[in-house]
Amino acid sequence: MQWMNFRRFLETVKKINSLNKRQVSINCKTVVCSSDVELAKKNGLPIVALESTIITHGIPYPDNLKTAIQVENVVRKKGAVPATIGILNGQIHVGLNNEQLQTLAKSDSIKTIKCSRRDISTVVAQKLNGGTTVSATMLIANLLDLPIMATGGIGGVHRGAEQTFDISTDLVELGHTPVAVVCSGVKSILDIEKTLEYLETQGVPVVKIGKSDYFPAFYCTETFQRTKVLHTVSNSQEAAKILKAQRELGLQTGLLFAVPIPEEYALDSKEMELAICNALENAQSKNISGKNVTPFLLEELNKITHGQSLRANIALIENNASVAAEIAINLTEMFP
Ligand code: PSU
Ligand code: MN
Repeated sequence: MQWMNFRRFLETVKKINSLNKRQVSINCKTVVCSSDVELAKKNGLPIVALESTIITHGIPYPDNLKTAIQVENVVRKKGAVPATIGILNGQIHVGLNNEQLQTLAKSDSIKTIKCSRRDISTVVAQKLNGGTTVSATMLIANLLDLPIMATGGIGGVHRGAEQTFDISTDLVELGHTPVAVVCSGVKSILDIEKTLEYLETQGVPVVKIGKSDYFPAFYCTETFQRTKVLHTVSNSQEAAKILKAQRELGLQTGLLFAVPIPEEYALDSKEMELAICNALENAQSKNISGKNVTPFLLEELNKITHGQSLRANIALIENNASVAAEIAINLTEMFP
């Protein structure tokens, strides 16, 4: 593209972006922001959005509450503002306080809805409580123009999806919502290779942050098959540059930053593969399907590994939140 054409292209992109933002401010009425988040937004401070399905359906009480609070503290310590997103009595909150976190952490995981994009309208209309998955958290973060969120691992293509069609809506959301997700890849219970194929089809950049170009496998630093990724950066500053380019170009896709679990908590990939196969067999024999599959498998693995997988899960979530805070800080420095 010639230089003048390219400039015109960038100007058009800017116009489209500002139009999108105007639309967003109308939608924002349905969302309540905490005063911390409101202030941070007004002053252009770095904010990290955090999901809440981890709290309602990922980790058992009281570890879920401890983790939620600890993750927020990690973000604050780095110098960013945490914004845990969740739904209470049908009200969408961006920035839950400790009391609200406790309500979600203690609430019955059957009455509280694991809330992805498709569930939001029902949960709001029926005034229910909901823990937002990656897809719902991205959607809500984007309403407020928050560029980055952290989680443990995104949902993906389930093993055997050729029969069950079980493909997480997280992947579709990443295809059309411009929020970067910092995670330890996709949960090892999934078909990681197929998940990466799906992300490629959706046009989602997958960027590994770290030394090697191996894609992390949630509990393990790399996959059993040692899957590689195309794009790597060595630190948060480099990662922020990619996020900046993504936003400047007005690309409306998300971005996946893959951060391996800290080595001291990493589990052996061969042992985990065996444990996962056992857990998958149990799920099949109990006819677990749909949105219950992921929570069931996480709980089974916790039992099979005598708590090791839960410890690993908590460690990687905290680490991802810390990296997300660093990227958010670098990004605000680049967009003063
Ligand atoms: N990361 C974790 N534990 C979790 C999740 C992520 O460490 O439980 C949640 C996220 O909210 C993600 C969801 O969006 O699991 C995926 O669920 P499903 O496979 O049903 O789409
Ligand atoms: Mn599913």
